[in-house]
Amino acid sequence: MSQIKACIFDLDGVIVDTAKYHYVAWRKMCLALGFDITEAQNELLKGVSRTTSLEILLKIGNVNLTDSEKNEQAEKKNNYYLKYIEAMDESEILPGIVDFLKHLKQQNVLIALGSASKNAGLILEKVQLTHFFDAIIDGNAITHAKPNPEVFLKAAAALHQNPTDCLVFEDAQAGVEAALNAGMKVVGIGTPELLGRAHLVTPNLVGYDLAGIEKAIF
Ligand code: B16
Ligand code: MG
Repeated sequence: MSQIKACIFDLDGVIVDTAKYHYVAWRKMCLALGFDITEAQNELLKGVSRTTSLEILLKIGNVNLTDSEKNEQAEKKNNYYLKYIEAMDESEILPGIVDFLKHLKQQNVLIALGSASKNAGLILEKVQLTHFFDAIIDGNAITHAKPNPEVFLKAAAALHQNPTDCLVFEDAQAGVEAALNAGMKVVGIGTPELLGRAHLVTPNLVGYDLAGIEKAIF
């Protein structure tokens, strides 16, 4: 019997690599506003909500907009982004994820999504993973962005689990902090340079099972 009763997955950067689509869509919007952004600047947007991402970019480009112009730009960016999402399929699921989700089901461990994205439900459908999830908490269900723990606490509540019995998988610094703020264990998907505060850091979940992770984090 595992100590961990529920696993909560971030979406972008953990289950699929949609950061590349966010980047091209934001870049298209920025270029139309008269400035460019680098991939390094795109890192600042990972795990961050759409509205906060826009604020960060407008600051980079030194562009001032009214609230209604901001809404217009955010909508434009999302429409560019949705064109890429429309074309997604199972081939875009990151390495190790499907086997790990199957393993959790066999172990009777509950599974939730905890994502800042308002498009999370659509993306899970596109890559045909929805059926694995016992609860989906996405950008439509939360008012406070990561590193606020709201998204993960809501996921634990939806699964009727104590936060201390939950394990989060995150690729963003803000997400790792959100999990820690929720009192949960967290596996960082990426590099220790960025995610060093996670209990365990790995580039992906290939070859991992829950027992192996628990051995490393408890
Ligand atoms: P949307 P996650 C986050 O998803 C992304 O990492 C972040 O780059 C994006 O701005 C945010 O979702 C909002 O996405 O515009 O689709 O609502 O990593 O929390 O799954
Ligand atoms: Mg992410």
